[in-house]
Amino acid sequence: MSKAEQNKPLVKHIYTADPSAHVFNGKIYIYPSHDLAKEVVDNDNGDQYSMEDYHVLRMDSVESECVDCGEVLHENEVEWVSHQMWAPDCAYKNGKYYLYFPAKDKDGVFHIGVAVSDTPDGKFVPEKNYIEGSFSIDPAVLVDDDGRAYMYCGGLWGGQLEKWQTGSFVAGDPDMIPGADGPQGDEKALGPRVAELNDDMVSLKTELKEIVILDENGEPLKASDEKRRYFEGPWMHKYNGKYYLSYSTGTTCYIVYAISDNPWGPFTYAGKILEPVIGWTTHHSIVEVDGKWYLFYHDSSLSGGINSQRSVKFCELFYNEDGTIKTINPYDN
Ligand code: FUB
Repeated sequence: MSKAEQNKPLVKHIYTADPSAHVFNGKIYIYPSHDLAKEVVDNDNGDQYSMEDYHVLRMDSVESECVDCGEVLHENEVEWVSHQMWAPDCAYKNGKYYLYFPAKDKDGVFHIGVAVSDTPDGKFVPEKNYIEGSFSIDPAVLVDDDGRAYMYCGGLWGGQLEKWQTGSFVAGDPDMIPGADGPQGDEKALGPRVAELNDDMVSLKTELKEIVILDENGEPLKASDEKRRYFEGPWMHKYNGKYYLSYSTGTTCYIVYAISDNPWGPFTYAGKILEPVIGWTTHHSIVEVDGKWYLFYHDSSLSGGINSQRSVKFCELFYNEDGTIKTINPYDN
């Protein structure tokens, strides 16, 4: 059995991206997007990310080979979905596994759906409709130590978050440059959203509320602060009792993080986790395995830089004594 190597593609027979890693039953399960090996032209709306299904990956330990457990959900099985099954996450509660996934409905609007399984490697059976009150992309679910579950989500540009500023979807001018209908310059940047899930894990207990991310002076990050403001791909983990919200800055291609004492925020910006990777998108998760911490991420190195053909990788992540995270350059030897 070959060993998993850090900072190398975990699998090479398919393209995978947006890894959400969890330890379930002592094994590492990775829930990625499944990129397709299609010829496509990139645009700023992300039409090139035309994924149709999900596979689950499994590693028995950080040293073990990564195994593809196969397809666990296809868009043809989900009544409300038209296309574009983007970055998923999985959560465990009450003896069941819940796969959360964003996709476009028949009107081309992103929502978040959920599918349920008795096992972490599926198959997952989808709910008939998307989660009522959900919108935009990139769900990440934290089941907190007290059993409460929170869903974080949201993405700018192709992820449509700008279109929900009034609380309802405003389609706007289809020829508008992606993001042009969002805040600009010194205006407060849009934050990701968070809602508490009901105990059934398939419906929201609260509406999706905007998270505020503050700078070192306690001021909300501005739209022009593209090296720090939120773009997409939220992840939530806890370290020493604090909540760490990490995310992609999109246009500047960093993974950064902000810290709070509260799962609802506000969060204070704390630094950079990952330097830019090969490819336009960057997306990650952070997981503790046997007392060590790991960053799962993707890049487009295997495809020679094709943005929509990415590969999931991982490496160890280290904290400083004060709880800050050491920045990772995945191409350092
Ligand atoms: O994989 C499609 C989209 O690209 C994801 O939803 C974003 O986070 C970005 O990685």
